[in-house]
Amino acid sequence: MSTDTPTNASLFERAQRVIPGGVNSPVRAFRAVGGTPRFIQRALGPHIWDAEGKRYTDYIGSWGPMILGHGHPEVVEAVQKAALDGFSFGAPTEREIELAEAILGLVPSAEQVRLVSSGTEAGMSAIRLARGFTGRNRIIKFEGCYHGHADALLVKAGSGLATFGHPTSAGVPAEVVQHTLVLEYNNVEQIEQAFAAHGADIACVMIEPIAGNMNFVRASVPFMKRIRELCDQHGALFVFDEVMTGFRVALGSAQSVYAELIPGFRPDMSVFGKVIGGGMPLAAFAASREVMGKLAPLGPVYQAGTLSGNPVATACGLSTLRILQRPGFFEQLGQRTRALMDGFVKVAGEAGVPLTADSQGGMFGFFFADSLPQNYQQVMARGSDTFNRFFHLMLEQGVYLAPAMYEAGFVSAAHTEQDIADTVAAAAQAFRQL
Ligand code: HOZ
Repeated sequence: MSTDTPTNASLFERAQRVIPGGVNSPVRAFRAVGGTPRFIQRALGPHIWDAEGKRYTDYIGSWGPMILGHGHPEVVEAVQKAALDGFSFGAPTEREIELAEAILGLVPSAEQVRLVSSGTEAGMSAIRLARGFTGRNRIIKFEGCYHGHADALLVKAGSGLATFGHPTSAGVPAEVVQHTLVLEYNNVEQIEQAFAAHGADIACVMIEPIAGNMNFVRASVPFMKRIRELCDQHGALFVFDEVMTGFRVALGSAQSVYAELIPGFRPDMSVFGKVIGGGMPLAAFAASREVMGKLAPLGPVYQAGTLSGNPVATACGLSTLRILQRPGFFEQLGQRTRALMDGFVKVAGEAGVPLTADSQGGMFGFFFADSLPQNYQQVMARGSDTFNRFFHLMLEQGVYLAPAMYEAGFVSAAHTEQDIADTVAAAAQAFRQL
């Protein structure tokens, strides 16, 4: 390497001079696992290359969006074509209708959708709409669920907040979160008590149906069922935050997984991001015509955005959504992801390392423990030291996992059987060295 070629370390040092912590999103700083973040230069298929030219098999996938892998030729072509037509108009386009139709075609719980630019924006807008629709103030969220960094939702959240051990952010006035009730995930008794005490004032219950911001924790069927009943009884909206799970765990998102387990099950509102943008800044929230009718310009709930429905982002998202609807797409993705997790459990067992794992579609999580956790406290009790050592042993072998044990992992359609087998072999070696 020539002396002027920047290294990850030199870039990190330079970045820290001009960007807080050297990163534009905290988890990227590797604080939880220690060491130097990799500065990514390019990516293709299931691989990314850092500033030093080292190749990694990527299981972050930009934290979820890259479900097709990087640089899928059809998506690249759609984006190039759209970019030539213009980057942003601040006016409606036909492609926004096409993307809305594509999303609604896959999500029977919703009749209308509004496009925004980030998951945070979508989650924040969904809460405002739920409050505006019901005329109520209180919202319920669950400990360890992360719904973006809007003030009202930044209480006992997972993801980066879990990573840094500050479950609630500074700078959020107590008055702003006084209407946010935070309950334990998968605790039926607590949600019953909350509705018994405040039922008439609860605008919505917001949940990550498969929580991916405290690693990977599923909401149990009895828990989901009970929330649905309580929302119906008390006139509150049940909001699914599917930023992570949307079009990632199944073609119909996590709500279709629960609809298979609970006949007739539907959320009232859904929040999407990540996959629907295919790697570009795009997110959305969707609900019935009645609920969405409260949004400006039809109704009194204001929400807007200069880059909302951006023509290049919608081209990227639309082409991604079209590809993942092809026959067999989710079967293969689910199989590969399961093979990865089954492989990890098998080789960990051979090395005498306790490990449990779970996956759904192209999303996975694993814990250095004998059983899967059911809530945030149990996730935190698992401890992160073993994960941190494992993370670095994998990184050295060219496997890029999320740099914190509180994050879910992602497999893409570009990961081949060979990629999975190679990763399992790397894990076997890592487990032996733990
Ligand atoms: N909120 C993401 C983790 N769940 C991190 C996003 C990023 O750093 O890009």
